[in-house]
Amino acid sequence: MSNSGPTTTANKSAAYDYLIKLLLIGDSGVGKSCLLLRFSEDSFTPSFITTIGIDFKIRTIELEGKRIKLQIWDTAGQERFRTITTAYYRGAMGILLVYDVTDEKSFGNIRNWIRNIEQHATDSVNKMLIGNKCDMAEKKVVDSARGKSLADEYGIKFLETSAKNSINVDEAFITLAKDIKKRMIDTPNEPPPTRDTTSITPNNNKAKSTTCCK
Ligand SMILES: Nc1nc2c(ncn2[C@@H]2O[C@H](COP(=O)(O)OP(=O)(O)O)[C@@H](O)[C@H]2O)c(=O)[nH]1
Ligand SMILES: [Mg+2]
Repeated sequence: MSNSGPTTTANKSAAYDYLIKLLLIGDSGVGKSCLLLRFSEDSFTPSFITTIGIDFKIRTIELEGKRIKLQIWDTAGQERFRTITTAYYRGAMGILLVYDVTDEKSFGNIRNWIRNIEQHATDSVNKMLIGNKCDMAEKKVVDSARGKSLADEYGIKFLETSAKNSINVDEAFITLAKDIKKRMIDTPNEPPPTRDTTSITPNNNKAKSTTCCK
């Protein structure tokens, strides 16, 4: 019967300080879903992950004393047809551009993915180039210097990763998150990172006011 519990109402569901939305982009088969699985659940499966029904995974990290909730979106097989919708890019604060170091074509296509991002994502979105499957040294065809030089050309960071052997996966996501957090704080013209809310997606806002009293 009593209402207004004195201490339990505040921040009940706010288990984080910032919410950052990231996207994984790149050709089919480069290991995007495996990178996400490694980062969010620290596991790996050798089989091709068919991304159906699951659009994103969450992992909360701590940076400089703040809890950062990362909401990471994976393409649900759409990349096979290059039909990733504008909606997918909307609201992204950071994008991981992934190629496979054993697949020349996936590296060549990075330029197309960047063009896609330039068309659909916000200008300020942070990007990072990822050369995945670096554990397959004997099959590597894209050497590190070429990855680095492409990244330099676009002024973005570069890392080689292995979702399989868990090399540089945390580093990739966390470095990008750090850069985004810094940008959000440093850039006064842009809205700050979402704080203590349940979602950053723009279509989640409720009607501005209720209709209780005209
Ligand atoms: N050797 C190796 N294989 C990987 C790695 N990451 C993914 N794979 C394999 O590459 C294939 C495609 O991975 P997947 O994550 O489904 O690619 P996606 O289409 O980009 O999401 C699967 O057979 C994975 O097991 C990696 O770091 N090393
Ligand atoms: Mg996938």
